[in-house]
This record gives sequence, C-alpha cells and structure tokens, in this order.
Amino acid sequence: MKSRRNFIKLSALGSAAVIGSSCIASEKEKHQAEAINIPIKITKPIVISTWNHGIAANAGAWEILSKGGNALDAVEAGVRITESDPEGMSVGLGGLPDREGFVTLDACIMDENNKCGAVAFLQDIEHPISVARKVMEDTQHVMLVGEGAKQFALEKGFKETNLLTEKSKKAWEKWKKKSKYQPVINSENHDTIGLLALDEHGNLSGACTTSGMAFKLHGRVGDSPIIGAGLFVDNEVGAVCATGMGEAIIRIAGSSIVVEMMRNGMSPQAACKAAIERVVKKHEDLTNLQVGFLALNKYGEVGSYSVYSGFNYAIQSQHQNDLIDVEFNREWD
Ligand code: SD4
Repeated sequence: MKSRRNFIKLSALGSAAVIGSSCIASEKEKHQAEAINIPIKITKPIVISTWNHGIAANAGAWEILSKGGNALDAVEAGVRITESDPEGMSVGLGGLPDREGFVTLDACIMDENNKCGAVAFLQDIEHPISVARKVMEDTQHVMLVGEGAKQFALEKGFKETNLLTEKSKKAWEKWKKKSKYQPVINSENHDTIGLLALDEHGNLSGACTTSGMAFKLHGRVGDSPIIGAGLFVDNEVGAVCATGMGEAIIRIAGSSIVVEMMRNGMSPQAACKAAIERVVKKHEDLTNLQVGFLALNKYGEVGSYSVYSGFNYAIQSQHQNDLIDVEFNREWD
C-alpha cells in the first residue's frame, strides 16, 4: 500500500485546526506561559480515532461532545457504532473469527480519573466496550475475561448475539482450506478502533475495541483490552491508543510509554514516533509487523506514527472533519 502524506477533507468547517507536532508551542513554553497566566490555545472538544471507520465513530462521539457532553460518554457512543457495523470485519458484529471459528472480542475504556475497565476473550456480546464500562463502574475490578465476562454481561442485561456473519464465516472457511497461521494486519484499511476524546470541560477519555487478529489461536488476547498497551489516559497529560500487532505493542507497554514521553515534554507526534522507533529497535523481524500509535494531549494536539505506511486516522473538531494519512517508518510492500 502506497503512502499518501496528504489528508482527505471530509467537509470544510472553517479554518483548519493545528495538527500534530507542528502546533503552537513546546511543552516547556506552555508551562512557562501557564505560570505567567498567558492563555493557551486549546482545541476542544475534539475526537480522533483509528482507521477509516473512525469517521462514523467520530460522528457518534461528536453528537455528545458538541452538546457539552463528557468525553467518557462520547468515546463509548463512538465505538459502539463500529461494533454494530456488520461490514467491519475487525470489530464487534461481523468480526473475523479465531481459527476455530469463534468471534472473540477484546475492549477497554479509561476516563479522566484513571478509572478503567476491560473485557477480553468475550463471546456473543455485541458491545464489549459497554461491558468494559460496566466492569469499571459496577465492580472493584479492571478486567473480566471469557466465560466470566460473558456471565457478567448477561447479568447486566446484555443480550446474547451471534456475531459471526455469513461474510466472516465465508472468509474463515476460505482461510481454513490452507489454514496458514499468519496474522493478518493492515487489511482492507480497517482494523481495531481506538477512539480518544477531549471534552469541553478539558477532560480526556479513551476507548478501544476489536475482534483482534483474524484467525488467531483460540484464547489469544491482544493489546486492545490491556490498559497501558492498547490504551492509556492520564488527564494531566494526554490519551493514547494503539493498533496493529498486539504482541509488539504489549512488549513495549505501548500506549503508556507514549503518555510518559508526552509528560516529559514531547509533542504527541514526537512521542508516537519515538515509541514506533522502539518497536522497530526491539524486533529483529519486522515482516508484517504493523503498529500504529495515535495520541491526543490535553491541549487538543494530535500526533500519530506507524511502522508501515497504510495507517490513517479520523479527526473531528469545530474546525475540521478529516481523514489523515499517518507518517511511517517504512513502506508496506
Ligand atoms: C490485536 N491490536 O488484537 C489488535 C489488532 C489490531 O489493527 O489493532 N489491528 O492485536
């Protein structure tokens, strides 16, 4: 897939907002400005999310954010749209199954108070993100998995749903003929959805939800439900989500290190790039090893970087509604 460093304008909503590292001031300058009470330009509310399906998800989140709603409600509402889309074969309903033919889902959510909830290896429930939120709000735990997560969801009133669509079943049957165990990423330009929002009140939240790698081993869990890997939010600093080969993201505690790099003064763009450079450095064999990070800081500045070309994200604010191709370390052949 060839890279396009341009971005696609989805609608003209007035003057362009500042994107990525090219904006306003360094962290140090901002802190100095804050200390002497110089107002800092903050882009809020704003929502960003991974891949093409982020456009529809952002629109759902924007419904809430634009009316002064909170980031937590917005991130949940946004990714629920992707979870319900049977055409998306990497999230929720219609997700590609594991190699035994089971659709197993991973999701997590995190709010501005470092509260978080997650589910992993969850089956037959259309909205794992909402189950993750219930884990966060109604239990003393952070993560529930497998049968326990499903039982919890049913107790909370979620309905059992067959998530394996005819289209995904056919794709699995085709795959079974060769049964080549090769994780599939960057496929058809839509994958895990990670969505981050900064609301009008200046609070950040994030959500991440996926059916994981297509035709994975039964029981495999990726980075997406793991707080600090697939998602991390610190309201003092920023929010980060990841997409791509979950194992590589977990190995470097991906999203949390991007947040820490921003805490230490890096722009979202520089922090995502540095984390990708770490992924590259730590893996000898980069064949098919796509990883992308997407970051939003508390000033509403955005950054993103990936190992290979082909990753993009959607952004929506009062100033823009765009799909942006991400900078990368190398070309996808
Ligand atoms: C996983 N990170 O399960 C997910 C898959 C993904 O883009 O994000 N693909 O490893």
